[in-house]
Amino acid sequence: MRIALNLKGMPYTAVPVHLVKDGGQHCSAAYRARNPQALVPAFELEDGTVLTQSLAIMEYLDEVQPEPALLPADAIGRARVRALAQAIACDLHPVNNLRVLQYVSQQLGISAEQKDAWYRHWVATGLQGLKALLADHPSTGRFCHGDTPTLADCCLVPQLYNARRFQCPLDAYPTIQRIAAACETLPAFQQAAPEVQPDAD
Ligand SMILES: N[C@@H](CCC(=O)N[C@@H](CS)C(=O)NCC(=O)O)C(=O)O
Repeated sequence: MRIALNLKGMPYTAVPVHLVKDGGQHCSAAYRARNPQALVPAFELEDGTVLTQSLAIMEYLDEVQPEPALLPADAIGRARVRALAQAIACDLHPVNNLRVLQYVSQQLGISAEQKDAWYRHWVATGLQGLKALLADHPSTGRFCHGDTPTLADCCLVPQLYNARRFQCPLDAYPTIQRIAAACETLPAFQQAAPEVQPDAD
């Protein structure tokens, strides 16, 4: 979501919500009042309306500020970009989310090694699918779809950041790495990186 806001040059105030401190600040009553799912992000508009779910928020941003577009002009292109974004946000990310990792560790008692193996397995499964969707597709360009960043790139880069954090092997995905590297040359992506946020550890 930060990437999308930066790409569009839309000003915002970031309110840090630490996922570990205080037992997870996203689980507090105050945060749940914003997002009852106890997941970040929650995006509050000036009139107090709160939007949740990154994909829904990014599509909202694209509707209220269409330029630069995060979705292609053609219906088939939009379907492809949404499919790529959802392959990450709906299929890959949820099984590796913090609450899932905490559950398998704490409730099911798996070891740290098994937890990392779980993480790497689902990253590999997700990236193999994504690789096949991207490699040699005529619409894959400098970015996931064409030569400007889309919703798909906004999902890809944070996921790869997490994969690197967990030392997932990435050599098998040269196209994905090339696209991420192209994104990471852009200030919108650089300024959204976790390590440059005010609450970075
Ligand atoms: N589908 C949601 C997922 C949100 C989500 O899972 N956010 C993570 C951080 S990236 C989170 O809040 N995790 C807290 C937890 O797992 O307890 C979205 O795209 O907004």
